[in-house]
Amino acid sequence: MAERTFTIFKPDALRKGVQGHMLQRLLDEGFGVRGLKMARLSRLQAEAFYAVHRERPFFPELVDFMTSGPVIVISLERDNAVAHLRAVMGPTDSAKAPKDTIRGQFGTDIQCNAIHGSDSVENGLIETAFFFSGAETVGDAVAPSAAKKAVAAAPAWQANPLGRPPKGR
Ligand code: 3AN
Repeated sequence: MAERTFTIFKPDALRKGVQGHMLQRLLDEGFGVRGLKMARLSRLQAEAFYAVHRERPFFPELVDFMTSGPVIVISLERDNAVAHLRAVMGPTDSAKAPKDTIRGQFGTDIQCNAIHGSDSVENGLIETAFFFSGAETVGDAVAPSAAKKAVAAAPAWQANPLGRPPKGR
């Protein structure tokens, strides 16, 4: 069944100039592009996007890295999109990723790992809504009501990058 997921080509990939190769790999894997644009994350946006990692020791460096240059954000569609993208990306640490995965081919290490992919359909909807307005994506594989529900269930500041996290979160 057609499913949506969301990906980010990270600053290291754009610095290396491999974004075209990465997009071609996704097309070759049968993904359809339903939305695509370049963005430059503010610190507030990067902190909100990676909020689940805010207590981890690498969080400040992760925010530095994700704000270090432009990224490309893409809404993707394919059968089994979430699991297939994760498989094609490879494991988080590029140095340990098989050479036939995107991270194995284009990443450098555990931080500079070229690509982000949503870890669930629900997070894919939330992350897509974080970057794209409704008019910036095409197709109707995702019922607007499902997208709305997922975003409504997310913490307000996660669905609204300009909102500040409530104290203690
Ligand atoms: P994945 O992107 O494979 O789902 P997550 O969600 O565990 O991995 O981590 C999010 C991002 O945080 C990673 N893509 C990577 O850039 C960074 N990261 C994760 N673990 C580490 C670590 N131990 N040291 C530095 N950066 C890390």
